[in-house]
Amino acid sequence: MHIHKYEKWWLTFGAAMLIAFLVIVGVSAFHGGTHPNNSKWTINYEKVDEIAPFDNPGVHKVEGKDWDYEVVLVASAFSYNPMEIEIPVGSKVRFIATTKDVIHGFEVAGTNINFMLEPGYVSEKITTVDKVGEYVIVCNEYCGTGHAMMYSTLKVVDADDNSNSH
Ligand SMILES: [Cu+2]
Repeated sequence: MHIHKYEKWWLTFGAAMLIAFLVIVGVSAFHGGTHPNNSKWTINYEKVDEIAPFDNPGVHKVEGKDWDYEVVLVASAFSYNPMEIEIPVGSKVRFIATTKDVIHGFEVAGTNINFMLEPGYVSEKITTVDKVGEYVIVCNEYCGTGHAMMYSTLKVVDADDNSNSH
């Protein structure tokens, strides 16, 4: 069978692209840890405030678990509760988050902490905060007129500083 020269180039190019994309997806999934939410944990989004742990949003130090802190977070148009998250550097953190109304995003700018909050579902992410700094948390899913004002802050602080109030 005769295949035209240009046709061959395009076939090669197409096949190479496919392989390149599969490699990128594979590396980011298995090496970079990028996964979609498993969406196994569901919740009645109209009663989020009454359902544990969302009846008590905030940063909680925990004992006897694989992580040091749990950050329970509730998003709603157009804010996050808690407004500010402060965690000592080097801590392993489990984020547990959901939304009370529409889809929101939770992106800690400059890190790989980035997930969607969907009504009726709980999103989780376990990660270690290993760099001191003040990170802006932004909503990256357009959620309405106040979307651009929807942000919060993650403060990763020196462990020694932790008990001081300044
Ligand atoms: Cu938004």
